[in-house]
Amino acid sequence: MATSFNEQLDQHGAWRREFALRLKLLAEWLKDHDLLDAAIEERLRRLEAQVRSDKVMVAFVAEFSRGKSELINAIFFAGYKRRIMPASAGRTTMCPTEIGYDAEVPPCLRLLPIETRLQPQPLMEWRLAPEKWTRVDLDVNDPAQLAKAFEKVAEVRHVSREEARALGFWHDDRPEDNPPVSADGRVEVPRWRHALINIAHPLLKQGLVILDTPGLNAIGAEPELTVNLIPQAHAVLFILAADTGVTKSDLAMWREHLLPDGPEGRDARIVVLNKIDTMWDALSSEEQVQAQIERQRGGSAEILGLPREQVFPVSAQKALVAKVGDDAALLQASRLPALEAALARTVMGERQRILRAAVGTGIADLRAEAGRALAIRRRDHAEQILELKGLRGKNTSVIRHMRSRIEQEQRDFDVSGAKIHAVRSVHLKLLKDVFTLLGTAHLKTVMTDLTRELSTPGLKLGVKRAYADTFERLRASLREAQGKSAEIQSMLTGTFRQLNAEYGFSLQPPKEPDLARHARDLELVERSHQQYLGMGNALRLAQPEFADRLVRALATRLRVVFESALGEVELWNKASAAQLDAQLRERRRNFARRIEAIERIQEAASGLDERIAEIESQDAAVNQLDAKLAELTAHLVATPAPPAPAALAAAA
Ligand SMILES: Nc1nc2c(ncn2[C@@H]2O[C@H](COP(=O)(O)OP(=O)(O)O)[C@@H](O)[C@H]2O)c(=O)[nH]1
Ligand SMILES: [Mg+2]
Repeated sequence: MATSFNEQLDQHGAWRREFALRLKLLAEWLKDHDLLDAAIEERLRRLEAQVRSDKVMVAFVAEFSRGKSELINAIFFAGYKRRIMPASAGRTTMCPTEIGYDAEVPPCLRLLPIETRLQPQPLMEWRLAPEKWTRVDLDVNDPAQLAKAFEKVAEVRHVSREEARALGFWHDDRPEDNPPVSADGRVEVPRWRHALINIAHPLLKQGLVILDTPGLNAIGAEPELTVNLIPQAHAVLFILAADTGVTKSDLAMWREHLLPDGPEGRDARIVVLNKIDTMWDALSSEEQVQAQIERQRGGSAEILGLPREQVFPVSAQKALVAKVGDDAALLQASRLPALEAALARTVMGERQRILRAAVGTGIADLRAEAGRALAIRRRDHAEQILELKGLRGKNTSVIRHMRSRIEQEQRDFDVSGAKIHAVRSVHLKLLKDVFTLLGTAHLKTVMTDLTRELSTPGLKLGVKRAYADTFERLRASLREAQGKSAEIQSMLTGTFRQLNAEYGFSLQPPKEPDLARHARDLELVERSHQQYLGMGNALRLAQPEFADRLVRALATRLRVVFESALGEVELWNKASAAQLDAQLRERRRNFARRIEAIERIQEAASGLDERIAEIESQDAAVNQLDAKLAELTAHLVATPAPPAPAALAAAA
């Protein structure tokens, strides 16, 4: 196994820790040299948060009993030397289970009761109310206790048919999909709606989050999974079983929940053909067995419309047995290593690409802003030197005259400070429109309209239309915000140019916010919705509570998109304000320094040449700062290399 998923994640974790450390050093250094303004501080804070909270979500999606939980055991938890997630006959995951690590919370399993489905809050809101969840503390050093606790995700309850219907598990129109009914007419439903497992497993500590899901029905009943969790995963593993082939419900699942494009249009789907050990047959030759597996691999790929290389035949069960028993030959036969390599490539490649882009632009902007402050200092030095050189050989009255001229300039400048503040307030007024377009209140209005539209009797056939209109409105808001930003930018460019000419400033408008990324996110959300609406969910959508839940889930997702757009606009605003402030501050300091220099010359406390030499050495120090800044930021942009293709090809 050349580059296992575990090793990849380890390397990535090391890089993140180093990045955080370097960022901290840079912040301290900037502060020590008086270069840390509000905008730069904000940028540093964001970069730090982005890298710290960098999570890698891998979702396991498939019909029940395909071996999702067993595969999770084999890939991630074999180190516990036993089966951790319940995955034996008759014991299946009943609720979506997220496994991750949060240092703030003790190791535990939290379970959200299924009855919360009867209330309107989306899952994201329940997450913020940990006291409503049932908590079981976990002992990570005791694998048996872990496994025992995790069995809770398989718990069920027996309820009346009405209750099952209200919870979204019973549909009179599709009896074949309904859960089992006991002799006394009670329906078996999951006991829990969602499970969150928090354990300090090394991989989870690196930011890995695993999402294990129950089958098609349970997923369909929870819109949050469909519109939020699954589409945002960095990789989605879709699992088929060799003993069942591609069934009708496998296909339904594939079409509804596995979007062809991940974020930025990348294919983050991996298809697993599990349980190949059921095809191992002592009476057939090794070649015959392999040929049969390959035939099934090809067949599955064809049905799903994928190249055969994207389907990975494995045996999760044998792989787990092999890892627990250190049986290299069996591990090889299970073919898990090839799948692990593909997973590493997809997940880490995707994650690193996103981070690298974010860090790259963040650091470049930060470097430009800090660099600008240094440029101002340099120019001030040059002007002072020129001014002082002009005093060479001049008598005291000329020097006195010079001093009063600087003082007059200083007074004039203080008066014009008002003008600079006027620029700020015009800018802020224009920005308010942009803030409104991207703000929570506006989004809420659009969502309320959608809810009203969907609850209008007789509209049911127009559900798709109602969604399409909603997205069009949101797109229009983003477009309008972009247009207004462009106007503000050109105003800013004009006034900055004017101020530069008038006061010899070197203001440069910060880069205009680019909302295209957010428009793309919006499009992705829309597509996952369209896909979902287009499939056999008409019955569900006809239920007002379900439609309501779907809108709420959508709203939480959209809030993230719009908040991030808003954040970008805010940063842009902060950067332009910080530049003006910095420029004013430096100019005031500059006046003080010039007057002080003349004072000292007047009092013959220091010679002219001595003073010039002093400024020249200060200027050399600024050059050194600039070089150091380049060095510190260059270190930060260096991100870990993506996995070597050769190594991966060897593993596959
Ligand atoms: N023969 C065989 N059985 C497997 C394999 N993986 C899982 N199973 C069995 O399939 C059943 C369902 O597995 P599970 O992981 O619970 O499926 P899930 O519902 O998709 O999470 C269990 O009885 C497993 O023991 C495999 O690779 N080979
Ligand atoms: Mg399971």
